[in-house]
Amino acid sequence: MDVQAVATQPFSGQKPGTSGLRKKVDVFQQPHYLANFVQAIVNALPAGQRRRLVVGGDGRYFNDQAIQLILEILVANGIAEVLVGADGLLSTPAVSNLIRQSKADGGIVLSASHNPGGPGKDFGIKFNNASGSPAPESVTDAIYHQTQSITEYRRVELPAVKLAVGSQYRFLETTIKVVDSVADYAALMQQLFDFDRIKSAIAGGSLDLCFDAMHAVTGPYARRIFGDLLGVDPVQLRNCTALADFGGGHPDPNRVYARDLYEFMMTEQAPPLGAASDGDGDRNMIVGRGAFVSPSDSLALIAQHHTSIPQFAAGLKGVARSMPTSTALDRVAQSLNLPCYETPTGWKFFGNLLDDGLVRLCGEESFGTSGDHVREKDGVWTVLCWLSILADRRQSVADLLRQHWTEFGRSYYCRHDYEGLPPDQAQETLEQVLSQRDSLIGSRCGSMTVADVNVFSYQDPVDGSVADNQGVRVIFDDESRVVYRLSGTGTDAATVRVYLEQIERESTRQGQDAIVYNEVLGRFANHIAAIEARTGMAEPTVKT
Ligand code: VG1
Ligand code: CO
Repeated sequence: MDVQAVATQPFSGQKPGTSGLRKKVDVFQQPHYLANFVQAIVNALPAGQRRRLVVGGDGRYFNDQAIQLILEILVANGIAEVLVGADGLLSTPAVSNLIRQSKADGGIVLSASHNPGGPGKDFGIKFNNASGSPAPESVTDAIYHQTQSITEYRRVELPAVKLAVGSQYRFLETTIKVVDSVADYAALMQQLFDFDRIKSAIAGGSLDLCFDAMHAVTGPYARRIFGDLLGVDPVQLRNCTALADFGGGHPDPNRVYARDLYEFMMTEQAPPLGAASDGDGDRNMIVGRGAFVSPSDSLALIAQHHTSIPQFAAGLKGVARSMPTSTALDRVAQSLNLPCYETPTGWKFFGNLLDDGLVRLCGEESFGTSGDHVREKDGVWTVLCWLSILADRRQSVADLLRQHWTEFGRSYYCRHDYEGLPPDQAQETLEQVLSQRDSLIGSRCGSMTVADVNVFSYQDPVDGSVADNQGVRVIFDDESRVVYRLSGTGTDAATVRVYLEQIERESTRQGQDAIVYNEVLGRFANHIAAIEARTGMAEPTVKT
């Protein structure tokens, strides 16, 4: 078995975005493309941190071949130990957990998350650090730098490595261990939550769950945790067989793509709680019977009811949300006397806050929530939070929402995505708003007056690093907002995301559908950014 030094050349554009490097599968399938990037990850790791790495993916098309190649490169680079999920499968939060449990130096996650999978669809790869967090920008910049100067990568040819649970291999200086994809993660969940309590509420008929895994990686996790350990009827666990193309679907848990579940939850037969998760198991959608919970509200309600969740029995210390996420969390934090941090979009920005113990709960409007047990957002964990709250409060989701809105006001929230735009046009949209700053201030949308227009930039309170240009904000006098930013996870054309938040403090007006309520603000947002004038799009492609 010889280590080969394979001559190669840099590829342009291997720059990680919001969450790793995401491209079309056929881009990754080009000779040397993936190998270059993996070698760049290794090159960017200090020599003392090449001891143990975790590798796993969401099982999408090309996962198997990618893992074989990654193992060949890691062996050739003399990594002492590699832990791989059985069949190459690990949800993103499970990778994060495994890195932490095994005290690994980091992990390689193969996923394009909520993007569709299959031939012609999307693939992705990202690196997580020793605390299990998506690499911070200093590290992704170093990896990118390596990709731009690479001249060779190291590789050994291995026999096809069979990834059956419990298998162990030794090649050159490397031991490869194949671990159960679910066991460690399920054990962690059992430490964090009171499974007996949830299980007896389900057995007693006062609580039940319908979960949609969207044919993605959480299928096996849901079967083990919700089915075997909590006694949810297998019939209620939908689409739990992981498929390489997610059954042709779009594994993004929201009202558009998890429509079947959403519609079922709006019927009389629905159980008290419905939930779905995404391709790699880090996102979640929460729906009560007849009551959709916006991700921003889900985060705020978890904070509000944190004493129902054993993990948070000792208190929350602090909480954090990404900037476009609604300010519902801030109002709860204020009432609990907790600091609330506002970070740029992308989970990597929560890493330092969690590592330093400044916060214990974080979330994003894009259907992501998690605690300090891992360093990724965590879909199954969020469902367990809600099961815990329902088992403890013995109220319906609809009642909990109403109560929350009465006490804290309701942030009507909606995201309008304008997809498929030429990158220049997308960028011009943001510039258009900024260039009119002076005339926009003082202008009106309904009863609201624009108070400020600015660009969000963030300084990390732990290491002082600065992230500029993290979105354009139009802020109204009543604290309602429109935020514009460009997506950093797409694989072809550009997407402008327009985030709409309107705060309704009058309880008689809090029961409307958010998509309808935010309509006028959405048109205002389109108009001031000249989106229709520039692109011809009067309406967004997706509203979530
Ligand atoms: C989107 C979301 C962001 C999320 C990211 C990764 O990024 O807006 O909140 O962290 O996806 O999610 P962007 O740049 O396209 O807006 V996923 O579940 O990788 O895991
Ligand atoms: Co995801």
